[in-house]
Amino acid sequence: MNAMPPVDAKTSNPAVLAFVEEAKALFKPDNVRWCNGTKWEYQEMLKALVDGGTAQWLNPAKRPNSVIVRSDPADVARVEDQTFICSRSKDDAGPTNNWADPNEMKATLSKLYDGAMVGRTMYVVPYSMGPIGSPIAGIGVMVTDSAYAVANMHIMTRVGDKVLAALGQSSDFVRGRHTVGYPLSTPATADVPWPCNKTKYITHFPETREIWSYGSGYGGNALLGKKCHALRIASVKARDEGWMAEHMLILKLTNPEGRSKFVAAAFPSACGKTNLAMLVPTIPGWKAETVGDDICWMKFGADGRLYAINPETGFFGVAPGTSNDSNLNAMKTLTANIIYSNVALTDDGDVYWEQMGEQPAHAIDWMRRSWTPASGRPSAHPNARFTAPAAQCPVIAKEWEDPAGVPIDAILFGGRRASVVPLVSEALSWRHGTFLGSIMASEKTAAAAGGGVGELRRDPMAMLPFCGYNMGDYFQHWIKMGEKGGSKMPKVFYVNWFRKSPEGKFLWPGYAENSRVLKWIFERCDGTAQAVDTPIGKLPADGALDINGLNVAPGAMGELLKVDIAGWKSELPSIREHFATFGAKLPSALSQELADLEQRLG
Ligand code: OXD
Ligand code: MN
Repeated sequence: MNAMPPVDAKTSNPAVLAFVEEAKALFKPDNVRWCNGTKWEYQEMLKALVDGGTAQWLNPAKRPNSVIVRSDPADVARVEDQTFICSRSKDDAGPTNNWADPNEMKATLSKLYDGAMVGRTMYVVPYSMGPIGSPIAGIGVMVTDSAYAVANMHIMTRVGDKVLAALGQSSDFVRGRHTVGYPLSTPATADVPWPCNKTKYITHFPETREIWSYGSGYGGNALLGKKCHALRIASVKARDEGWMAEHMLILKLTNPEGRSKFVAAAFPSACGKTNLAMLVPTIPGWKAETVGDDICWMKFGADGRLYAINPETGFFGVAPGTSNDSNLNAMKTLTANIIYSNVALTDDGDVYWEQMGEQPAHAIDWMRRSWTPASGRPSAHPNARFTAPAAQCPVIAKEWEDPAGVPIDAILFGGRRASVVPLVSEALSWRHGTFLGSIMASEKTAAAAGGGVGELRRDPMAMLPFCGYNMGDYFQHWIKMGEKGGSKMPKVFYVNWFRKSPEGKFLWPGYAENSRVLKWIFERCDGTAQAVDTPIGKLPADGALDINGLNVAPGAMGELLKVDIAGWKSELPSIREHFATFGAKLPSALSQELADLEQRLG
């Protein structure tokens, strides 16, 4: 796509202007366009993407104002092996991150950046993570040569002049540089539908709050507000300033008496986070509403409780597996104004992906090839996405944009565990909850695991790919937050929807039925539901979990709520091994928790 007409700055903020001037000198774009965040601008981006061959309009009778985009097959996901935390000291990046020296990384990238936007427009995208003016929100300014990134940022964040107005003359903003790395070096250089570069770098400079991204146009590599800013950079800022930036959904639960509680929940990918964020309870009289589906920023309020905002304004969800059965509210959100990436295109101009519903007899797959159910390959890429405005979700909570945030009553951790971990347990304390989060794990699924199906992948607080500093220090930050918040901290729970019978059958129906577990959690926070103390935490007392009308196999509930002493004992060596990776950075509170667990197991 060639350069677009320039649009001038709407700010006199010297730090913003200097940042943009410096980027312009380095990238050498044909012109610069300051994004104002209007609907008209969003439409212009879509039109440019369609005119340039990146996107195609879907049938407006089926999906009004929506497009399908197919990326380069070599640019379909976050690139974790090329993601770096460039703190001054390697120790600050810790054992779970790739590290590079900040000066060396900037030298490498400056060479790649030099002239990388020749022939293109450099868009300047001022964005706010969180409601503008909220004391919990944060601002970023991103430059990019990707209209696709701009359009997605419009959906996922608050963009434009209002953000610059809120920033005023402050220099407290995250500086994001992004290029697809495909300059149109001579007027004759032809553009391609999905420009990118086989060299890719996603780099973070936590001390100077900068993100430098090169070579990819897809997802978290290019939408810098999401994982790069709202998690990797924000986690460092949160540690420095005494708050929390977490990879969590936020859910509002209302009981039949009309009282509400807010729950935040962290799960590794492929555990149904977006589904839980939008679930429809099966228990009569209960209501669940969505505040966020991926990221949660929490600060202490004047009353000493933790208040959370969803820093985003959209859902960047995985399409395959989303259906009326798995997530009806997501499907209702997806009816109009959506950017679909790497899904299949049906012959009547609609979208399709695996497990969406009835298969079309024919479609064009995500690689633009003819596809039929007999093709023997998926029609959509497994990481195909929808970018959807959160405001379109039929169960969006009325508080979702409240600048004050919502008070969090409970934090849930979970993973995909066929054995050992019960359906639900409540942590004995904040410190024990931190321990449970720190040992969180999922079994690799057949699709992801290659040879190692069933192998445990520890993903502490679901932050493994997203923590911008040493994870040992991150655990310590959790402990410190607990010390500060004391009895006002949320209760912590550990859930596991994926427990299986010895024959390999899921014991728990999951999805909407998870509302039964949420009900127990709600009532524990209220002090009304009964629990029993066990060596691994507090479990629902006999009859405390509402299974009225639920059809589970005989004996299944016993198995789901079993305290598997032998299983936990046999897991201790792997927990010790996991903790050893953090060396001296492992908080003594967590070694103590491990010792306490061992002792309780007997
Ligand atoms: C996501 C992820 O895309 O966690 O949200 O990978
Ligand atoms: Mn996520």
